[in-house]
Amino acid sequence: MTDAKSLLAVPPAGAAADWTIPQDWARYTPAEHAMWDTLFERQARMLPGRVSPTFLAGLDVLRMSKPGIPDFEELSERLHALTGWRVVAVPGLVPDEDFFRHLANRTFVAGRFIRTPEQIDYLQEPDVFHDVFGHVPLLANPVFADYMQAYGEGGLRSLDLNAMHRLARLYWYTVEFGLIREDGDLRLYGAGIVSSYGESRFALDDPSPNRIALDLKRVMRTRYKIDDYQQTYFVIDSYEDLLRQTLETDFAPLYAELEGEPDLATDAVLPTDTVLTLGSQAYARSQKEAVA
Ligand code: HBI
Ligand code: FE
Repeated sequence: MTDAKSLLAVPPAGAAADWTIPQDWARYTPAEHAMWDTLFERQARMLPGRVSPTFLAGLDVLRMSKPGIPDFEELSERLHALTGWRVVAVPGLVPDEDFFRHLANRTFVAGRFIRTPEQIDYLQEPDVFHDVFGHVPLLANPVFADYMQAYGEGGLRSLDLNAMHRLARLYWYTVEFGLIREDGDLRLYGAGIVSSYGESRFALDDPSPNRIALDLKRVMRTRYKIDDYQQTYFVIDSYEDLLRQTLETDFAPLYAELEGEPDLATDAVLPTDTVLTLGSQAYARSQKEAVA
């Protein structure tokens, strides 16, 4: 669905027609590089044993462990040699259609700015740490790289079928907040989790959220929270399985089927679900009480 925002949205001054801007790596201040290092070291200390080994392999092969905010040109040279992807800078969220087109062209759009100390644990727009530390390492893996391009192509088609919100949910519950079962253990892979100190713990250890085996149709019916930890995490068996499900699905009839089925709440559990953890939702209740 091409909402008003994306219809009316035109790139801001200084941005190209595809919303890209120069990264201007030389203009980052020492304080901004130091913010990256603080965030990087905090995650690098706690992710081993918790995050998918595929993510750590990506960090390694892209040599992201050297200090300071990565230079997208250098990073893209290494990444392109591996899976044909490049990282380009944008001012922030870009309209869905432009976002999908970039993914379909194997360019990953990353925020150029980095969060301030006050925002260290939460910010609304994706900054360079969320986008580059969170999303880019898995793009070094050929299967995940193919999934992200297939997602972009599917997204462009979904716009014509008024089903963008369905794909946004698939993106949210895989690319942003996905869990994977590797060698029988539950591991993190979603960028929104691995770039967040608090959620890297919560998503694996906390008894509050549900953890349910991913089913494409189920995910596309399920609402998500954008401003707090998830009440449900979906688990894939492998990146190959996620890619296979996506490539093998004919989305047009699936979208038609979904028309007749109601959306599911963020904490819903169905009798047909393969439930790994039936969550207590204690955390969500505590937040609601805090609001009330
Ligand atoms: N824009 N820069 C940027 N980064 C995103 O992750 C992003 C976006 N626009 C839209 C979007 N994500 C999601 O709505 C996708 O599901 C389309
Ligand atoms: Fe993201």
